Amino acid sequence: MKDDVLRFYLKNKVSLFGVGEDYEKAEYIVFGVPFDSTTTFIPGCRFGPFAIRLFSENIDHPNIDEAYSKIADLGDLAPTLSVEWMLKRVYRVVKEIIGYRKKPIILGGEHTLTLGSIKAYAEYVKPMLLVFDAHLDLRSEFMDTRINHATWLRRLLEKRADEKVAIIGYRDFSREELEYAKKNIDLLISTQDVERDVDKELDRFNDLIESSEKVYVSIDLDVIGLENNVGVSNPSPNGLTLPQITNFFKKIPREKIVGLDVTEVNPLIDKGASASHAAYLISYILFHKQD
Ligand SMILES: [Mn+2]
Repeated sequence: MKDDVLRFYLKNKVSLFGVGEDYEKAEYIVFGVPFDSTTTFIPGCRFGPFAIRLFSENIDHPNIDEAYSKIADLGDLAPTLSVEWMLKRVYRVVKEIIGYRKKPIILGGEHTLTLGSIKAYAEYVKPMLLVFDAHLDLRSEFMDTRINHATWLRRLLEKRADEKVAIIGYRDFSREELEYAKKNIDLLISTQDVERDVDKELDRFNDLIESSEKVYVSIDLDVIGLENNVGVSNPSPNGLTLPQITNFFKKIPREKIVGLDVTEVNPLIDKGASASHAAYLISYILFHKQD
């Protein structure tokens, strides 16, 4: 049939790792959030979802074989300029996905999206929120608005003070944010802490993971340092490296991870370092062979 010939030779679209759209069978559901309206430094992470997919299709992932049957990529969220509407849509989509006992993989877009995603878990077992970020994102307000990429975690904790949160790889913050973090964040590990005594930090980290039934992972790609050429909306030097980050995932049982987002990849200034790191991290976190 002519149609079969066309389907054989013509590729439909770019997707994460080249997976299909079979929602029914999939355990992980991918969607993109092409949103960067609150960006305050370098705009462009609205193009992040496409770049992560493109690089993911052009890197061989040694751990990814089983992913093809387990992941479906359903495309991007309908675009909006309104941060409130973006959050509502992310919340609605994540709620639908976890309502079917599936797990979202969200491709950002700016980090603010995590606020909508994590709220969707309210009716279920509350996951511990594991954040990798150069920043604390705990400002009370930033550049005259209260909901943006630098305040989203503060907004979350104001409403849900019992949220268990760890932030790894921070190094770029205000004094006020650090004071707030020391009172409200369960585990804080800076890049300097990792350099000083990584085994001690991994012990603290693993204790918190063991005491948590479920884990939601949120990675801001600026956790990786500018010295690794990552193109992100707020680049910051002296970051973590890929092996330093994957080290933290070695002992997390895969079934504990109930959701994952990777944010702030900015293809307008990225030559591929942040998009490829994002794709690699997704494949490693969900599909690496565990010890
Ligand atoms: Mn962030």
